[in-house]
Amino acid sequence: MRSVRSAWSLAGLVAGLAGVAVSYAVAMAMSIRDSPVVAVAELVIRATPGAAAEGAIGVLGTWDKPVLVVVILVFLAGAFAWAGRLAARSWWAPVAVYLALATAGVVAVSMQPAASPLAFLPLTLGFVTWVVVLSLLADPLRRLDPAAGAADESTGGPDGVALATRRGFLLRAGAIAAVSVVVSGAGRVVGAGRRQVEETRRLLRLPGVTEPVLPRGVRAGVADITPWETPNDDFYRVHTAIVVPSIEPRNWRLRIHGLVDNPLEIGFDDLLARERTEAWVTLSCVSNRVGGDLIGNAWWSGVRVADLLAEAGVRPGADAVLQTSDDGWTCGTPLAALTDDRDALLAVAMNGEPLPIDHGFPVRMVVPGLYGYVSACKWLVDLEVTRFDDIEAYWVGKGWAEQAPVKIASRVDVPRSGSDVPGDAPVVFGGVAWEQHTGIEGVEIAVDGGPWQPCTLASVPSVDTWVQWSTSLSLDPGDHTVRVRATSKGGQVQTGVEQDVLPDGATGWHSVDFTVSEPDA
Ligand SMILES: Nc1nc2c(c(=O)[nH]1)N[C@H]1C(S)=C(S)[C@@H](COP(=O)(O)O)O[C@H]1N2
Ligand SMILES: [Mo]
Repeated sequence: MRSVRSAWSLAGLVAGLAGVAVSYAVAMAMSIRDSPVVAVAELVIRATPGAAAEGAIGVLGTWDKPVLVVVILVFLAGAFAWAGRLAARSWWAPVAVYLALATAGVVAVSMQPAASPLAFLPLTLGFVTWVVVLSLLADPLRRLDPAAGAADESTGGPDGVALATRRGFLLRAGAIAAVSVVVSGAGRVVGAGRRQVEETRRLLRLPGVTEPVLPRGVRAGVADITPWETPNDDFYRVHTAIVVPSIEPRNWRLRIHGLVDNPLEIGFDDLLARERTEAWVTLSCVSNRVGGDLIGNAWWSGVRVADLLAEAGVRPGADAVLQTSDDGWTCGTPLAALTDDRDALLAVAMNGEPLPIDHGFPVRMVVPGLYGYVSACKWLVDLEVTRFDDIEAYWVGKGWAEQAPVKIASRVDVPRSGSDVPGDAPVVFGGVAWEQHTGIEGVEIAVDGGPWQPCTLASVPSVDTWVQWSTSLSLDPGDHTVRVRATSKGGQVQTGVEQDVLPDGATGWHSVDFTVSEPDA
């Protein structure tokens, strides 16, 4: 340390390193595909004119991306050191530099496909780390450099206090640098675990799992309606885990115990050795608001849990099964729903592919007719046959209902809310309706508070899926409102009484405002 000035540069550099390490580790742990630095590199690549990019690739070959990342890191190192020197004079100038860098990261991350709000967490934590670490390191430096402004030559003379402070600073800087290296190493390991399981999953062939074949007549034939079959990538995702479990199938074990005569413990191959059952089942979330999209319909393949429970021999007196995930999340499911003829599944495949990791790889539960939070445990590792009186599952402890069958619901997909509809033809209406495991008998719409008018229902393979509905009506030009309600096969008419999602699912009619334009002359 020749001068206080270089000490400030070092402080900035170490703070910067710590922030990058934290954001990298968080990104890896959250299995975000790219860390913020890589996101910036990709943005640079995309923003580079084609010819220049090709020239660079020509010169650098497949090393273009790593080289770019190194260039960005070198640039960052310069900016970090500069921020450190600025910190000698003011507290806000380095923060402004960090903020500018973080903003570049935010822009890059938000241009990544499917950036969710959570994708900004690594950057946020990295930024916080910068500020905290810099102030930790600035503290001894300010004591060394009371003028904190005439920061060129070593002002701390050879007296003991300055030496001790200097040693304190170097120790802190060294410790933070070391922790940063460990943190990014840990991030690498976590990310590698996920990538490894991703690879296993990609190569996995599941006997008895068939490709989804769209049943006849399930499409209402309305343009822009939500597809009846939901592709895995579009399927909604709800879980409490920030780092989702990465489980190698060969390490997976399922324990079935509690009020049973023969507790079982089976591995993935044991599970696959059992008879396969496949079905279209619509899964929905209790947090789905009226008109919401926390619902999807997939072709699930797996093993009937009823068969395994029969093998285990359920004792009298049990009325519930507590399901536990590898991540510790739990849900309590009525025993009856797992043992009756609805074919509750230990699912291993979704739409003909091994379960995506985010949807519970390698095994999750799917129970037609129940909201996900009481039935659809992902990364399932434990089934305890028990009594509702003796358990408190994750969401039930937070005020949600202990039992939660899906409520009848319907949604208008077309016309979209706020859209303009051409006035020279009848207006086409379409959407979906569901009450899994009960089934939908009819759907009606009412325009502008007028009478309910019956719609046409498309086909369904069973009562366990949603159904598409459609109709068309001639309407005058101007603003209109349409609302929809369904009637179940049980004869129940969907209520218009509005209830929030807490504690056991929303009720109320979905309505959509749209405008019919004047027909062209
Ligand atoms: N391990 C675990 N399983 C879980 C959850 C969770 O938080 N953790 N959420 C449940 C909820 S609330 C729903 S709605 C469904 C969603 O399943 P999906 O993400 O595959 O759509 O998973 C259920 N299974
Ligand atoms: Mo949910």
